[in-house]
Parts: sequence; structure tokens; C-alpha cells
Amino acid sequence: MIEALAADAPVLAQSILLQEVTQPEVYQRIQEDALLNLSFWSNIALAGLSILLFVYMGRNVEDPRAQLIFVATLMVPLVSISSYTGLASGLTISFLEMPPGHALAGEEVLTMWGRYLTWALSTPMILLALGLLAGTNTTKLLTIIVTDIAMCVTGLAAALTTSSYMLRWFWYVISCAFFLVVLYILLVEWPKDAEIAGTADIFNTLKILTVVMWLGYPIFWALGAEGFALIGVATTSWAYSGLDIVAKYIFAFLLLNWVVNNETTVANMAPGLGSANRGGAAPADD
Ligand code: RET
Repeated sequence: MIEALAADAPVLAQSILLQEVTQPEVYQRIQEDALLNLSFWSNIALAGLSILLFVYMGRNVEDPRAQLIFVATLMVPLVSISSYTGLASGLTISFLEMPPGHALAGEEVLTMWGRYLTWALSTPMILLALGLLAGTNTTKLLTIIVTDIAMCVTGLAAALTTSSYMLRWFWYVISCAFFLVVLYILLVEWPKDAEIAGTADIFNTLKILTVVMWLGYPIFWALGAEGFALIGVATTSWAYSGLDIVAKYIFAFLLLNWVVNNETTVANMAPGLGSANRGGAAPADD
């Protein structure tokens, strides 16, 4: 018995070594892929610059709603800098063996799971800022934030499932279902609220930017190594980093720049969430 175990030991050790890529090894592999590494560090630099710029832009903002829009938006590059540091250090990247049926079945594929995890923190902040701008009510805000977090978490589950190829795509479909709810509120509900709140122009610009950019994420997930593996890991990472630049930093700059220049419009919006749905700022007769 002991002899049999001893004979198996080198095989066992080898299979463990093959499956467990240590953090220093992941870091080493990132260092060797200059394109991939640059996709992380360019975003760390941009997030840092954005934080400084947004703090400076918000230095004189006094209205509480405008301040809340600033705080929510500022959280986006703050989460981003943490997210990309996690990726660049190898902390939130794993090599996962793809299940049978996948184009890279049996191969260890670099999976940037930290992205999906941190999206669950950054995307609700983007939606909170947009919801405040549209003057939405608490029900719609809570619905969009909860479904958005569910979209990110089920997307994470899709990326981490290695037992079955079918189940990876099943998670993906669940995530898309949550995404549809997010899109419905963004495209149908909030434009009506923004009309009543008097912020329709800027809201519609940011809505189009958000919807177009956000649609890119599930598309690149499907095209990348986690999905059909039609494009390489570094290209996928650059696609996400590029989308991030527009969906986060450019989005945030446009929003905050508008808020600074239109603070009185924001201050004159009916107080609290939910006013838009009760017919705007007009008080009831009774
Ligand atoms: C996944 C894969 C599963 C299906 C869907 C996805 C959608 C992701 C989106 C991400 C947006 C991220 C942003 C990050 C900014 O920090 C998870 C890729 C629908 C829409 C804007």
C-alpha cells in the first residue's frame, strides 16, 4: 500500500504542479507578455490621472445631489485602479483548464476573473450616478443596481466554471438576462424620468455612450479565450481596457463636466429620489 503510494507520488506531484500555477508564475507570465501588461498599466495610469482631475473639478461643488454624483463617479476610477493593480500583480488572474467542447479544451487558459469581480463594484456606481442625473425613483435604482451586480457575478461564474462547457454558456445566458433588465431601465424608463427632471440632453448622450460601450463587453467575452477563443488573451484584454477607457473615464469626465457647469439645474431638481415619477416637481393639491 505504502509502496503503491510512493510509486504514484511523482505522478501526483506532477499533476498538482500542472494545475496550480503559483502567483509569482502568473506574474512572470504577465511580465513576458508586454501587450497584456501594457493593457493593465495604461489603465492604472489613466485611473490615477482621472482621480486627480475629478477631485480638482469637484472642489467647489456644494449642492448635495451634485456632490453625490461626484462621489459615485469618483468611485469608478478608484475601483478601477484597485482592479487593474490586482490584474497586473497576478493576484486576480488564474490559469484554468477548459472543459471538453471548448476550443482550447484541456489547455490552461489565462482568466482575468478579477475584472468581473470588480465590475460588480464599479458598474453600480456608474448606474447610481446616471440614476441621480435622471432623477429616478428608488425602485428603479434598486432594480437596476441589483440586476447589474447579478450580471457581473453570473459573468464571473461563467468564466470560472471548468466542469462543463454547456454550463459556462448557461451562466453566460443568465448574465445576459440580467443585462436585458439593465438595458430596459436605461433605454426605456430613465429617459422618461430625465425628461421630467430637465436633464434629458446630457442623459441621452451618456445613455447612448453607456449602452454602446456596455454591449461590447459580452461580445468580447464570447469572442475571447473564455468563449469561442476566436481572439487571443492580450487582444481581449485590450478590448476590455479600451471599452473601460470610454465607459469609465470619458463617461465620467462628460458627466462631471456637465454637473459642474449646471449645478443649479441639479440643485433645482425635485429633492430625493422618486419625484420624477410623481409628475416632477409639481406638488399635489391636497
Ligand atoms: C459579461 C459576460 C456575461 C454576459 C454579460 C457580460 C456583461 C458585462 C458588462 C460589463 C460592463 C463593465 C463595465 C465596467 C466598468 O468598470 C460579464 C462580460 C452580459 C456589461 C462598464
